[in-house]
Amino acid sequence: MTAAGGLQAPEGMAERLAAAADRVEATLDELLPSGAGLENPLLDAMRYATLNGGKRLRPYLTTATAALFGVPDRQAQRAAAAVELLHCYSLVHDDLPAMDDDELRRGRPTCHIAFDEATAILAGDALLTLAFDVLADPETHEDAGVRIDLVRGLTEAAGAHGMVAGQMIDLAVEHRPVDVATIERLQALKTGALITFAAEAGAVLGKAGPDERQAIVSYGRMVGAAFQIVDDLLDEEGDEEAMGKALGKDAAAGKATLVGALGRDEARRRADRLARDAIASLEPFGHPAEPLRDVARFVVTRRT
Ligand code: GRG
Repeated sequence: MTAAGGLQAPEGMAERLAAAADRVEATLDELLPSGAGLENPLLDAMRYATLNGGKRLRPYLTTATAALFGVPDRQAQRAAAAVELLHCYSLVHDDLPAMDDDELRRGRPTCHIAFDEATAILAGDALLTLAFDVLADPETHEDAGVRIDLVRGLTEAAGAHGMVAGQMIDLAVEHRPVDVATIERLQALKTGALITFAAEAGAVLGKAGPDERQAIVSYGRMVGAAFQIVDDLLDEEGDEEAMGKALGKDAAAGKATLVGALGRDEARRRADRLARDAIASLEPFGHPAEPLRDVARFVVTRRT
């Protein structure tokens, strides 16, 4: 694997991520519907696609940012779970035959393989809508203005000006020569928007001032961009078993990536620079922002 230039994997990060993942898993379990009836396969598929490991990096970002602004744990957990529900929907739909056509996700058969295509589409739809239901619930925040801010933030990150637009561009430019600016835009939308919102949600819950919120947004954008570059590096150099998904697909599918456009070494330098800038951008928050700095370090040193 092309080495991260000087940035070290944060000590104990794997354990901290795992502990946070357990907590968000418990919240997700509580929020996901269950029951008997003809709709049962849908509910089972929603649980299958969500309660299945994963790094849970986005919820970690939400809870770490929320902690910086003194947000009560229960509120942070609910917003974090909403972000993860939306992420899991995107993975279910991305794995469908009409999109990336993947059979393995998080080390298990993808949702449409374990169930069927129609059920996977419906499970994705229901995870997406559940994410907004969770954010709009007064249990997430007593102030309706904060709840609306969260809902609008997630719609922008996920919809036609965010992740879905990024996915459309990703499909539209397959097997076509694309310039670096277009790749940057597609990745900022496809991956960066949700990662940025994951961080911003903690600031929204904590009613951060405009400058503080903007600083978190800038940090999130840099972390999101670095995350996607490393994801593309891992697609070429990672360990399939550890990652729990098929690798080496980007080049074969003619995907537009910065690794393809710039080469591995330059792409690695870029990711590293983004992580350093993300770390530096947290200067106004001082030591309490150390968990967020560790996320930036983790993103560029990760192996999965
Ligand atoms: C289908 C609407 C729709 C959107 C798809 C998120 C996405 C857009 C596609 C997933 C495929 C992909 C490679 C996206 C880039 C973002 C990314 C690296 C997702 C995987 O996130 P991780 O590594 O996964 O955080 P875990 O399993 O750890 O949660």
